[in-house]
Amino acid sequence: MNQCRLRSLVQMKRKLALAQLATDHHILAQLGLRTLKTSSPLCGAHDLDSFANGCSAAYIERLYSKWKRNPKSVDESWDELFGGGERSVSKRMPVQTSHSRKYRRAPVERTVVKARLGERTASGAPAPSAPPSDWKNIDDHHTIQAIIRAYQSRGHLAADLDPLGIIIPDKGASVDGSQRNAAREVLRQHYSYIFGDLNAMFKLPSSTMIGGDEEFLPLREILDRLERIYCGHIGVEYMQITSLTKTTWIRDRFEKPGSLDLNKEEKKLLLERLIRATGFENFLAKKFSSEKRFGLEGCDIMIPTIKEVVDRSTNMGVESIYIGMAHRGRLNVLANICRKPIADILSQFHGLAATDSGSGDVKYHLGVFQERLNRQTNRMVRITVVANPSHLEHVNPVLLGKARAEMFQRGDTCGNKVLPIIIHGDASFCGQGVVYESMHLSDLPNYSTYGTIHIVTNNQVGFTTDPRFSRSSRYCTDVAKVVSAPILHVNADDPEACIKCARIAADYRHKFKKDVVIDIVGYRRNGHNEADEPMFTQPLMYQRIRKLKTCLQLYSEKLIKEGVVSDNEFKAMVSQYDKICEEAWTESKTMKSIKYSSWIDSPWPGFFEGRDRLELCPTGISTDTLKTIGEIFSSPPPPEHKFEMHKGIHRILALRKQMVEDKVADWSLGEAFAFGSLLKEGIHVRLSGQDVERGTFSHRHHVLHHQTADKVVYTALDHLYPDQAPYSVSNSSLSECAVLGFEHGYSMASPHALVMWEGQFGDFCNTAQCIIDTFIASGETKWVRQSGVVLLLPHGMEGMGPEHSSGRMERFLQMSDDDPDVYPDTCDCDFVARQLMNINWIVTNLSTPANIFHGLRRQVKMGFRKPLINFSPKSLLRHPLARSPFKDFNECSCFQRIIPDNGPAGKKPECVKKLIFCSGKIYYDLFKERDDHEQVESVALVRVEQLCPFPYDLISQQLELYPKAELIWAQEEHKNMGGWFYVQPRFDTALLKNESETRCVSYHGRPPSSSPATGNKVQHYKEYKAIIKSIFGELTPENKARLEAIIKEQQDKAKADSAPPAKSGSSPPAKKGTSDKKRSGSVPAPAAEPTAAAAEIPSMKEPPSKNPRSPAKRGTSPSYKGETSIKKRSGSAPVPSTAPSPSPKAQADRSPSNTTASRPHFVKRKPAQEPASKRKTQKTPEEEEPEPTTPQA
Ligand SMILES: Cc1ncc(C[n+]2csc(CCOP(=O)(O)OP(=O)(O)O)c2C)c(N)n1
Repeated sequence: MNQCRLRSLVQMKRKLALAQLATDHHILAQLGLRTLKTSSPLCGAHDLDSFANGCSAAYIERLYSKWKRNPKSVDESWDELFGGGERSVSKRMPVQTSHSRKYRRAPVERTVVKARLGERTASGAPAPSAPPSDWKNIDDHHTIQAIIRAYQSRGHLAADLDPLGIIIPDKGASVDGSQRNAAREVLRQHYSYIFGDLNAMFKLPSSTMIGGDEEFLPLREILDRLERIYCGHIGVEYMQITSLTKTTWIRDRFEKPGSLDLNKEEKKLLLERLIRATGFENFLAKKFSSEKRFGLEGCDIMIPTIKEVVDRSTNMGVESIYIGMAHRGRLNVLANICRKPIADILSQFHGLAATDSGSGDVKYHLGVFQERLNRQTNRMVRITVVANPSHLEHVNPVLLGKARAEMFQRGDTCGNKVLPIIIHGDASFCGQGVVYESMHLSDLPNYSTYGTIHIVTNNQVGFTTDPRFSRSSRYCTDVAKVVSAPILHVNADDPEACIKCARIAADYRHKFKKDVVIDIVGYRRNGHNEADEPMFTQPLMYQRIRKLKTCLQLYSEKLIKEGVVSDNEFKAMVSQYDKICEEAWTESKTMKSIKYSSWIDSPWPGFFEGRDRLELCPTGISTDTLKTIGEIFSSPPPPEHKFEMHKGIHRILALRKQMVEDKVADWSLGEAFAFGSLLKEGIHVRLSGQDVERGTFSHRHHVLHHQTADKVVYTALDHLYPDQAPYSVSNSSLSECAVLGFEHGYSMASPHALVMWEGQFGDFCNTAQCIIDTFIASGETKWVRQSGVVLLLPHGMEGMGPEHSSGRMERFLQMSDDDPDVYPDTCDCDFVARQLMNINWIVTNLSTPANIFHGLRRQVKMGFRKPLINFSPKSLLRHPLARSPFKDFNECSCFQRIIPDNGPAGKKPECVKKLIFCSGKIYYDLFKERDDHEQVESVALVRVEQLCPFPYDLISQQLELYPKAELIWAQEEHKNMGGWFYVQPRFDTALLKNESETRCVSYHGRPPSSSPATGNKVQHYKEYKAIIKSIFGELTPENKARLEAIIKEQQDKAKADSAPPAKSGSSPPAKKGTSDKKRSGSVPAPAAEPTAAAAEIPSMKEPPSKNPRSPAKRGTSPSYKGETSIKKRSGSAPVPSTAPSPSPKAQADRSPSNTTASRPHFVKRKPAQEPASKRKTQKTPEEEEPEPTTPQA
């Protein structure tokens, strides 16, 4: 049956059915004594009703094929449609007569009917024959249906939402002489069509519940009810929701007559709460008339609304509520929702000094944590108002992260126990991008908070800006439509309507675990703050506001009129609350100081008590644990799972296994050891960010994907130990701001978790700058609230262009709050821990897998929590030299703040001419170049792994160890970036400590620039060469000859290798010999087969086509070479990362007391050496006209 034919049949069937009904009605009406009630299949049967709702052809087609196979498998009413069977519809439509209403029909005009009784339908089918009057009746019913739908979908446009009357719904149009809100905007083309007889009875379609138990209503009543429901003080937007269950649920709640009415007691309670909300603001206004408090006046009903949500939700089982909000009405929330003692709040106005440390924050930003008995429900509830910065809306993701973390801790897998509520301003809700970004987390499996209740205090102005200048959308709430949230707009001067919305919102969130929005449309009685003059900018609005009665006045008058309370009762209620405030005021005046810590929103009970905060617990782990984790991490899923892996993953796992056998770890193993060992110790580990499961550079592969089954994955770290803590690794939405904020919030919920956010590239972290600045950098200082969140920011100049090179280390370092001019007490036996404890965050640029392992474990081994900002490597993830032997992870090992030179230079420090301090990836470049320049004895390389807090003690040791050496800071970043500006004054301070010191540290790196990196490979390479030349000078002819010999040897070998094409995965192992030995310092091929992402990272070296040493020119398979060489190398020439720590004896030998070097006087800092790239350099043949390389994505 074709679709067209089917559709026309459906239409015909529907018309016939309705015609049948109409005919019956007609007969009854003609008899003049019948009124109707039906329980007929036609009216009750959903099949037919769903026709009217637009049943899809696909559905009917399905029914048809069912019917074709077996006519009895579908309801017999379909027989007629599908095959004209004997079972007739009319047989099944007994119309029962009943009572009450008289059915009336509109007069039928012949012309209209005629037009509709064309000989054929549009599809060409013959028109069914029916009396013209029936067609009119059918059309009338259709129109009623359309009117109902119009109210449901557009009624909010005509709703009376605005107490100010600025948004005036068009009230001019009336259909029956009465003023109706719903005008043409809602009813559009249906407007004039049907209203000839307002008393005509209509059967209500199943898509509305306005009838309650009644199935028929006169048109007038239908319109009145729709008006009241959709165009009164509530405007409900829900037709954007695609789920029929949800829309039906909402309709049911709004439309059913009487379903939202408040009883007398409820009204009284509402009045009482409104008295508190208004009374609190009045009291503050009276006592502190010129103080900023960002009062709620004009939206006072927000407090009873939140309270209703709290009551309702706790009644349904919620035990913990997180509230995020800005300034407006915040003090009121603290007093009347959290029940923070009013005296404590008032004490913030008295200008008292704090007895604890920190910078504090303005009173309307402070966080609160209260556990209180909810008297309405008689249940305990924890209410947290999350501390927030001025930056509007940026608390949203932080709050969501906190809420999610608490859900995790409680094992609340669907948000039954924890509820997030976010309170927004109208201007900020639609203006701030973070709102949208946070909303998008709402349904992601690893970020969902199972529905957030959003409440907008919509005062119709943002500071001085009118909505028409601050948004292009009709409503400030339109952003919520992206998650199909129902949006309940409500007039703030109708308290009962607000409470109804609160109830529906709480119930909706409870039932569907989805976001819902209440938009309380009110006004702002004062200026933006109490000292602000609003008449400058909104004169007419404020003239109108001055004339308005307060919501409390209006509602008390209403209740007095209704007899719910008497005038005296009301006055008594008002003065009772006033008395409470006065008493709190008296109490607050006795307070002599405040404590920042009493405003903490994330108490960690039991974490600090009895703990020596300065104790740094060891971070090393046993070899057995390493083996267990290594074994599982390098193994495919157990065979019984029949898990089909990508063959590249097989190779990666095989390489991992080889490393485990060789007792050496690359970056991915180092990470896995850190995560796995913490999981073993019961520490929950969470890693989130864009593409973190695989890793942007394809090094991690924590989540393996079945190659032929959808959504079947395997995460080895979930299967390490039977009683391990849960591991959560999750690719995030493509947002930095919301996701980082979320993880920061998550990290604050408990100190017993390692929470990490990884940037795709460090460069993109600046789209989360607000979170970094206002929460991570300064959160503890402002709000006494700790976080151990880890930021992993891929960083390094790899020739990948301006936005794929820099995690902006300089910014993090600049925000570090240690004093560059103060040399700390390094003799303090707790120096290391104290330094960490006193800093606002830790900044590292780690260069070995062992150090990332210790660095991450240290995060949870400290007696306090600090954010860790680590600049992660990219090419080092596979660099054969960036490996650590197992001994660097064991119980005797620890985090290395610096890694000294342990090669020939470090062994004879007195012969060293240059001491180069560097950090991160450049170390491997310098290591190789030093080798090429044959300066391994005269140049010492020291890696500063922990930049902040600056390791003064170790740096001083190094300075003393190399008394004759010229001091150099080498970095690949531009001079105004990277670590230079941070380390320079600190080196000076360290040098100044020694009175006999005359040296200073000079800079070797790229010159200042506004752009973090060039996008041109040729320039990139030139810059690199210039840095190298400025440090090591030109290659000597001997150096060149030696290197050329090596290159030739490699080329010959490559040729030989490429003669018969190498079989994949079976490249011959690298030969041991001169070249092998010499290449120990070069940047070898990637360890694993390069993937698309890996291929994004070019070698730091020359463009491949001109560089015969590059892997591409060598023509060798990059996959196994590095591995084999590592394997072969074990036990041969020392690899730097395998021997990072000097033996205790060596350390003792080099200790300052053992050095006999003279100590020259300190001299003022020499001007830094001319920036490398600015000096004239002689080009080597290699440098000239290198071919451009593939640009990165
Ligand atoms: C991100 C950000 N931009 C600008 C401001 C300055 N500011 C403070 S309040 C405000 C108006 C906010 O209007 P709205 O969101 O409607 O809240 P209201 O103050 O009206 O309650 C502005 C622009 C800010 N705090 N944060």
